[in-house]
Amino acid sequence: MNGGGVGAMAYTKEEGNGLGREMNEKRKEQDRIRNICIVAHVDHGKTTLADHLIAAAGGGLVHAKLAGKLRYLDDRIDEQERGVTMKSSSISLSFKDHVINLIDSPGHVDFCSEVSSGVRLSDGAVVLVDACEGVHIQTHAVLRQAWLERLTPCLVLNKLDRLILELKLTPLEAYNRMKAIIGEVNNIINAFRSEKYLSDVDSVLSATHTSEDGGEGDIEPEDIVDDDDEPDAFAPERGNVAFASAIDGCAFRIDRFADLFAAKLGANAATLKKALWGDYYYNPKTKKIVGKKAAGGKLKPMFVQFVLEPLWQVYEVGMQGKDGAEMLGKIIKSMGLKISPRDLQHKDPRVVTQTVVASWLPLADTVLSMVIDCLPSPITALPERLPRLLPNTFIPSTVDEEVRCKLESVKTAIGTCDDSIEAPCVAFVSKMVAVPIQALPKGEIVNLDMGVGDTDSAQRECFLAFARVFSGVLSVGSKVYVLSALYDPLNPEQGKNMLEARVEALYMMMGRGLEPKSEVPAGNVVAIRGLGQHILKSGTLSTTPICWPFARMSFQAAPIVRVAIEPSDPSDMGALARGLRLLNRADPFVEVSVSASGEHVIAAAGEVHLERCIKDLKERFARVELSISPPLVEFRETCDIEADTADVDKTTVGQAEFVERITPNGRCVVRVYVTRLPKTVIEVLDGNVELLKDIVEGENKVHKNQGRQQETKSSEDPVSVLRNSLLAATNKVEGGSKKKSDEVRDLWTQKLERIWALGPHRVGPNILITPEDSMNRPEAVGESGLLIRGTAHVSLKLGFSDVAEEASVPSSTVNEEEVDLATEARNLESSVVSGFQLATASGPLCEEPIWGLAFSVEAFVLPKKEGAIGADQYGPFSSQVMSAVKDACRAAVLAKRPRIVEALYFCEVVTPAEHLGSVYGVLGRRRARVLNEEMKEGTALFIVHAYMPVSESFGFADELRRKTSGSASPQLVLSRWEALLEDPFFVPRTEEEIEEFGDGSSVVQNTARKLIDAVRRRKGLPVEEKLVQFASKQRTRARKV
Ligand SMILES: Nc1nc2c(ncn2[C@@H]2O[C@H](COP(=O)(O)OP(=O)(O)OP(=O)(O)O)[C@@H](O)[C@H]2O)c(=O)[nH]1
Ligand SMILES: [Mg+2]
Repeated sequence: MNGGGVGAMAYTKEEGNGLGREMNEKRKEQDRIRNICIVAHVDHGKTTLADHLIAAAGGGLVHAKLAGKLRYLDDRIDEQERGVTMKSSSISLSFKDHVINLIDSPGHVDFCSEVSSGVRLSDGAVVLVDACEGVHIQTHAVLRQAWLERLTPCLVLNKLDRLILELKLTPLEAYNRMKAIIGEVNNIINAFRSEKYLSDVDSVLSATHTSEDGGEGDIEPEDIVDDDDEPDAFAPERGNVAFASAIDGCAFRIDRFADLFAAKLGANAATLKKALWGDYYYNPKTKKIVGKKAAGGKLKPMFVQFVLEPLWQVYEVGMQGKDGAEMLGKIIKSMGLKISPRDLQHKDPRVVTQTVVASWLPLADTVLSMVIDCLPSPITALPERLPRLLPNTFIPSTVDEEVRCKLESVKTAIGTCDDSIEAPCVAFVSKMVAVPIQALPKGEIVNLDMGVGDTDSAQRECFLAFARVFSGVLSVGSKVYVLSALYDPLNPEQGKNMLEARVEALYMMMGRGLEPKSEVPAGNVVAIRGLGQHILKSGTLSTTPICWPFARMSFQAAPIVRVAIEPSDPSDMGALARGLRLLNRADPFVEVSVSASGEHVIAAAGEVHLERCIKDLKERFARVELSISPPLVEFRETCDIEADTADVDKTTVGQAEFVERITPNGRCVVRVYVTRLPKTVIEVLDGNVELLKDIVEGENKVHKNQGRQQETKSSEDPVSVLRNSLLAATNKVEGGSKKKSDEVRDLWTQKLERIWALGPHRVGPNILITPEDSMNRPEAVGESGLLIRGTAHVSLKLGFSDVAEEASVPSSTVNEEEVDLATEARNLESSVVSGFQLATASGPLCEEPIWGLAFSVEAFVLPKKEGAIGADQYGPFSSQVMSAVKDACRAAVLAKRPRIVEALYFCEVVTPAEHLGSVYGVLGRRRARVLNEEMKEGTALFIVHAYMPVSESFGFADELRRKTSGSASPQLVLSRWEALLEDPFFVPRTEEEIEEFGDGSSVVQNTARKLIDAVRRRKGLPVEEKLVQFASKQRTRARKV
């Protein structure tokens, strides 16, 4: 490393001969920057690969002999112990006159947010795939992340050594396998390109799974093929695929062999490069390269003959130890390698082989050359990435000309990566990192005077912003505006989404170390001190307030595992609260909250992530002993799940059942009908929470967006997209016969036009439908009662209905009393909605939110009785109505076969065949439902896919490791909600049931009931329990006394 990294290069500004020349020089400097991120499934070898790159280009930070063993970027103790990377870290490398800012990302799904923050700052991605294990669930996910952020990818097929030494494949078999993997990765990209992709393997699999039940169309990942002529994303002949063994420090691209054999075969290297991959064969007799037909099945593909066979030979000879020494000597000589005899005499033949292959095909050289050749510099990358980074830059024609010019110039500066000092400086912070104060450069620790928020109170940790400068030059001491994603430069008077801050220090990140810099020009990744107080997780920095904020980053999952935390010693409460604040800032993904009962709750992406958060909290941020609750798993409640099974009669006929409540003062009668929403509709509601929130809450925002959209492309209007997907969802409702399903569809389409509210919290997967005045009024109401009609607000906003159905206001001819009643009814509308919101927020089973139900609430108000004056003795009428609605809704759910709904993980386990039995054992005990099992071609490895309830998943990885001696590894991704079929209140009734389960006194509680009771106990709700469970035992004990 040349010590100065980017800084050194960016600041050797020669006195130029005129501005033009200086500009050119600067452009050239930027052309020599690459910001890249290494992404892959867990354990595919990212950090090992990075080690070699650092050893070769990191200025002596890692010794060549230790590369691959040190895992330099895994600098946390737990990362080293577990062998799992837990955060993305960056390092600046210098290679062949280029500066490469490398970010190593974690592959474990729990840390997927770190991948998001890494790819946001990069222009290119090095995608790794283990040649032995192939494409996995996280390979899909990280490719998607890179694709979403519009990164240019290149591919490294890693762990070649395993194909040779472990699987003992022949070169031809290895070639076929690698070809298949490259094909698979290309197919994934093609699927993204044609936008026909299914978001992840999970949905692909569930499609195949449901088709087993008689559905149509098995969708295999291979089926998602591109139908246009775009070339494959990855092609060895184009040089963006490298073959590597990171552990051995060797890698090559085919051009290396093309050059080697060009002279030998007397062929042109460029031609050879094209022919060294694919179905091309060399005919030694004619000395010609021929296709498959002409080869007639006798010849081997050239890649096998000229690339893999020599490599296999080196490994085979090398591993023979002493016996192969002579032959190895010959090979070394013929290849012209210089290896010291001492290295060749090492006792371990593996080490000798490593030395030979590493000096023959050095990994860093290959991979870094590939990065320089195939991945873009910031200048080339940004025009392509700009629409993703700044998606909403529409300026209405009413905007002031000056503002328009400024906004346009900032956008141009970002798009061209303008690094001139005059350009507005814009940077994006993708995460905040806490580093121990000791890690700061020595000179800075003395006299450190940091603002509040930059460190913890004891000054042990310091917060740095992990950022990239997108335009201009960021310098120490400069004032910047911190813009949140909600900031609108067209309304600058709303200063609430903007803060002012000062850049206290800038550092180049060198893995574990930090190098101070005085300024950093556009195109570079940097750590900034001074923003601790101003940025929570991410944000845009700009030297001008007239600047668009960058789009939010997209995350693959949501935090799902929650625990309650309290200090072991209650007097440490303050330290815990402070620690939690620091943790929340230091981790891009964790969610810290206080529950309704006053407990501190943290939500993490998974068990490993949770463990890391607690460790950090204990050891760094709070530094007090903590007691941690068992995981708090979320459930949902629903009812009437038979409706899912396409029993149309029940869904429609179900309408007749209702629950009635009367307010204590007797003036309002509430009737609630509840129906289960079709699965497909629930999916749409669940999948568009953010958008629905915008639509339902942000009246102005939607209108504004609509305005903007109309001026662009109306088909992209998110509201109409959502409307269409809801309509499509009702179309998919299955009924028994065609006629019936048409009926059901019409029924639901009508209901979509009458959505009054969504709940809970105004955006959930439950709907409140405006009531119809039925003929069948409650007796207590009679003719005089007035129905509270409500308005289909949500349908209106979604564009299902054009005009609000106005509650009919009695004309002036009717008497005053009726007018009063009508006004009162209208005022009570909000009480009905609130009652619905309360009921859906906590259901009747265990006060968990309700999921997937449609409520229709008929509330009739009666006129005031004569003589009743003054305040109601039962409290305000509006709250009486609210509680009556809430009670009635909950009772209606309870009356209609209530069920508990649990969250399921999609789980992938890779295991050797001999442990398959144990894997099934563990899965079975945890109520997992196995979807499929397949053998990885050519290996002894099985991949098992299953759904596993989140509540059963704790300790799963550990148990699996124990039961299979560490050879099976699981990945869990949050997938979906699903209702348990079991009736929690099951009591044997029919003769058969009584025969099977007895009279009910000794029935073991079913899973659903156990789950509900556990939640109720946790929440301090009454649980129906038998106090004396084994009376006979007590009797014997009593006798003994
Ligand atoms: N045989 C073999 N093993 C390798 C190779 N590359 C890495 N490994 C091993 O694979 C394991 C995982 O390597 P890492 O570099 O930590 O993998 P990673 O992709 O960084 O893992 P995460 O960051 O946790 O996602 C280690 O035990 C490495 O020694 C290789 O080329 N061949
Ligand atoms: Mg790693």
